[in-house]
Amino acid sequence: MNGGGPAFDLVVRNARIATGADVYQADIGVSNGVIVALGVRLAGGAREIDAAGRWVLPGGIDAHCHLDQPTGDDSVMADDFESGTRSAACGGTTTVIPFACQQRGGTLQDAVDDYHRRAEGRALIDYAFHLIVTDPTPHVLEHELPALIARGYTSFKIYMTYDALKLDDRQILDLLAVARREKAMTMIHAENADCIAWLTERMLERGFTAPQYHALSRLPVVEREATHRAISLSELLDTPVLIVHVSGREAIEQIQQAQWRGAPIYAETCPQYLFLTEDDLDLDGFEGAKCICSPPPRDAANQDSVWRALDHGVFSVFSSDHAPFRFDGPDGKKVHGENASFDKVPNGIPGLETRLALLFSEGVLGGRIDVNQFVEMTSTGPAKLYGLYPRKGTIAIGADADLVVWDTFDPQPIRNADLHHNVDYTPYEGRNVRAWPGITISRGDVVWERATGFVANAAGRGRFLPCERPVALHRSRHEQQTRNKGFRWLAALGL
Ligand code: DUC
Ligand code: ZN
Ligand code: ZN
Repeated sequence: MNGGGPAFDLVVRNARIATGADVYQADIGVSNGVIVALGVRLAGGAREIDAAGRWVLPGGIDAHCHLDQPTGDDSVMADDFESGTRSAACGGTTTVIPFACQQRGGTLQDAVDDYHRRAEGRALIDYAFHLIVTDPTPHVLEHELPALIARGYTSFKIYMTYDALKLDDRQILDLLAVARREKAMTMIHAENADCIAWLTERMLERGFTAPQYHALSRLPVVEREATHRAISLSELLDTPVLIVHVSGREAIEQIQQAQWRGAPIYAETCPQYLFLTEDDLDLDGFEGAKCICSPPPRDAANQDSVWRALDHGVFSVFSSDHAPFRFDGPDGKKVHGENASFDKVPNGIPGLETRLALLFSEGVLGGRIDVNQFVEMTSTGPAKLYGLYPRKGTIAIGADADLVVWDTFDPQPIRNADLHHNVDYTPYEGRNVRAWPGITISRGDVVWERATGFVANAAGRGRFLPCERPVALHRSRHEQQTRNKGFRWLAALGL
């Protein structure tokens, strides 16, 4: 007791706790936003929450979402740090990692400064930044990127497609060499730009412009080839890469084979590859544009492959890839008009708030994955890969008290009207879920309560998180393998 006062700021009692590894029953004592005690019959808290045997899991980490990111055309992302982090919290996410995107001709530092200004005073929950490198000049490679990695921006994304973003293989190798030396994580958007351009040109010539043709312009082989190439470049320099938003069997096979031969290849998938199919692009009129994202959703067999790969440990990260464009209005999906051809529609769908409930309902309650796998892919894995563990991503003494008390119930449909983002639709409208975060706690503060609809009115309480080097990637086992595999020649080249 503190002079007769409560022992803790908050106690969550009777919690059925799951981490990435364990399941146990305990009370959780929180002081100053940090978990300070786990035990039975803990002393009192200034605030008490009775979980009554419900699941209490680490808060979600959404390690791939786009908030208030400049798009380069007249489209505008509908969610900024305020609406995006509010929506995230109401869906059980307590940390987001969006992207500070370098403009071609601009510096990385400018992108980071601009992104901090966009986030400042607006976030409800904690956030870190990935970088996006679009212009790897000698200055970027030799000075800016190493300096930013040292200051807590330890992961960067690169694109193999999109004219305004894409890098060629030589540029990718330049960046992988920096990542290798500085021990940073490289995330790769793997689709073959020339195949997409070639196919798109031919489809448009024949008048195939509707949203459904988006999927045909980005067939699985287009993703497979780029995934294979990204893996090969990673192996050439023996440095880890993480293939983002993997959509189906062909890319999975590339990743799985690489993992089996011991290559340091990590992968992410997203709800759209489990819960949407290409048929969702083929709706009346322009409705299919709501589900245009890249890579596109595939077919039911590919969904099955993604589920199996989730269960078999192929994926370390399950993210939303929230890319929020409104359907109605001039700056979202219709930025180039009501019936623009598929290649003119902004890519991306909303999903920050629905990510965890969908996976918990179908995955855990549906018996496809266990609760530890759920925690691993939605929280612990991203925390480890992006240098936030063990402060984030687990329930342990000394970790931030980022917790979710889960409600389970009879099936209820998702309704966009109930969500908190600033997008005017959800691709999951009407889909049933059987669970939803009942209470979201961020550093000991309740930020969301489902029973009452309470959302903390506390924009700006979220803190920026500088990331450590993702040590999990560079453990001695990996370095040992490197030596054994005869990569000594890399050292001879000063790499
Ligand atoms: N890639 C992303 O990572 N997000 C949205 C669209 C895209 O192509
Ligand atoms: Zn991408
Ligand atoms: Zn994305």
